[in-house]
Amino acid sequence: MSHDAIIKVNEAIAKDALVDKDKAAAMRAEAEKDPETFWAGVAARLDWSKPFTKVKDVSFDASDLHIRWFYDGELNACVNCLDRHLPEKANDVAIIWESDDPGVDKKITYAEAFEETCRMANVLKARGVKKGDRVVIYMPMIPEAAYAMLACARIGAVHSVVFGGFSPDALASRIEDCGASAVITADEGVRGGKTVPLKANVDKALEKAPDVRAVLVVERTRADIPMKAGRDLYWYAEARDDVSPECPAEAVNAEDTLFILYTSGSTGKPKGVLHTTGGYLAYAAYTYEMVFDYKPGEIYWCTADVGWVTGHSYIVYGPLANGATTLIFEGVPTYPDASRFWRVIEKHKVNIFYTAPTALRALMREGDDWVKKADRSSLRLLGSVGEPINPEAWMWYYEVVGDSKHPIVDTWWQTETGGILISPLPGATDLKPGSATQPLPGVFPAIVDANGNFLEGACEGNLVITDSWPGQMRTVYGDHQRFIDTYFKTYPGMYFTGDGVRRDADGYYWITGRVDDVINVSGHRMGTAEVEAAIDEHPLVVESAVVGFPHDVKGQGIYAYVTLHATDEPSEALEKEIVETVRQEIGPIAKPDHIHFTPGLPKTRSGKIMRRILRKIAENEFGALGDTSTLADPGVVDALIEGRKNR
Ligand code: 6R9
Repeated sequence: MSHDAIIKVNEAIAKDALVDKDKAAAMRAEAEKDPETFWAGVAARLDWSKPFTKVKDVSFDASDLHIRWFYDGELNACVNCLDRHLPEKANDVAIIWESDDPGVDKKITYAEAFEETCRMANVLKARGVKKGDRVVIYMPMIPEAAYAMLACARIGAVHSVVFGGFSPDALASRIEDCGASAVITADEGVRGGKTVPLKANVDKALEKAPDVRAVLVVERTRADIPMKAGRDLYWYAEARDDVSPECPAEAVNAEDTLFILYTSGSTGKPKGVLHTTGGYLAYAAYTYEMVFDYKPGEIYWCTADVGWVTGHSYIVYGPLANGATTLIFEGVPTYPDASRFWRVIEKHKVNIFYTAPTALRALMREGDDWVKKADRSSLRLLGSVGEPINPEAWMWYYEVVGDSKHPIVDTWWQTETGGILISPLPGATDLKPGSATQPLPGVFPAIVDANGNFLEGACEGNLVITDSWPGQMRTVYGDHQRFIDTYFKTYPGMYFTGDGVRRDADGYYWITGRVDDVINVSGHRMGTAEVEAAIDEHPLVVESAVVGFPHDVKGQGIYAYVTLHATDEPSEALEKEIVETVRQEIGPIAKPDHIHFTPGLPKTRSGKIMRRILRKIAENEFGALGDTSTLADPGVVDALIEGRKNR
């Protein structure tokens, strides 16, 4: 099949789907005509302890920016994910846990998840955590990570999950920024047969962030680790059994904070993206059901980590709010071998599978046999998220993994959007490999040129969203001005996504990637400024500039131009040291693929680095450098090209 194929909606799938073409059209029309009624209907899927009467209060005007949804209502997110399913689903499986070891797994019912969560909530309370307090969660992919999130929600505390691959320094800066008073972690994580020293990392981080009063440690490996008396507490050995299995849920206002999640931007340190309770949960629940066409009893697996927004919305909140069975996978796609994903699908009879293009590209390289030898007959829907999926990877996913039978939902969204904004609906949308297709009902994207003029019809430009949706972030924690400046100043009156996009003649959207200084490495967002700051920590480095370059597996790789003090000589040892510095400052995911030592960087006379040129050189595109006449020293460019050719 060619890459510009259109794959029409399968009639049999449409017949069983929650939403077919007619229904989708009707929903779109309703959302356009009367958005408030439409979104009130969406939010009605939740249980409200005090029903809302106000739906929306939004202004995208930078001088009066505010976003509120369902704002006189009260609810509890944990109740919506657990308690309300108990009458009918107490013994249904809420979580399937597949450990790193292919021989170990566990099924947790809604009743069990409820009890564990209540106990953890009680332990937090006993340690002085109150409504509004921040709790950092630094965990491996184990069910207790979900309990931790839901336990915070239950008592009205705000969770901030930090990806377990981040370094102690990165963890410390997040703990400090959100002012957390407690941390929930594990003794160690296990991934690909290796252990990750989570508690030791927390100990190091807390040397820099001494305000944390309580550290709850879930026993995963039972490794012998130091525990600090009065501060640290084992979950199973010391806490869990001492508290009641019931915990009253704190009703919170719809606009009370549910969580903060740090994400990289084009400048400065990572931002604490803040989501509130009512709008976020309604949106996660609605999009989960629509996009994955979820039906009771189905087994759903999203391979993301809870440290990213995908794990929040589509491992924990979206599925559990729908009473679904969500699979939590601790391991990696290639351990013990490249068949792992497909073996897990076979073993647990997974119906809906949601993963990232980078994983697909890595597995595609290993050959089709790894896929074909596993029984994938339970599958009926495939999903993709995190970065643009190239048509080759899309076709492989469709033809090899899905045996050319199952729709692929390529879901475009961001930490900031809380949930999916642009995606096919499996029963309603004809597919084009590589396109996220069309906005969900109620979502209004537009494309603008560099000056903010709306472009019509088939065009290419910058992706903006012209009106709010309930899952939208509300602010940057502790820095509302940064929220306004980052998202609402570039194109006044609109939310700017930071992504470039093309729209074809059928109105289909094709995300082309970030247009700002954010790079996307294996689906992980990274600010070039952040990586530069880490490189600059090395004592011999004077200056650095980081750009992305196309990478076969990772989507984008990290290319770092580094200038040393004139007296220092580049060397392989120094290159390794610099890479190690980045690993320590941020974590392994930020390690540069290339360090290119250069005596100078291309700068304008006013001292601005011309990244456009650096990107082209990293891409090996020396002919298309554009205008270099404004450079203070145009000779730098030739030296850089020479250096690149010699690599
Ligand atoms: C959910 C998530 C957001 C950035 C976003 C865009 C890229 C995500 C995509 C996609 C093309 C898709 N992105 N999904 N690009 N097609 N289906 O990944 O959130 O980590 O905040 O990253 O990822 O560039 O702006 P986050």
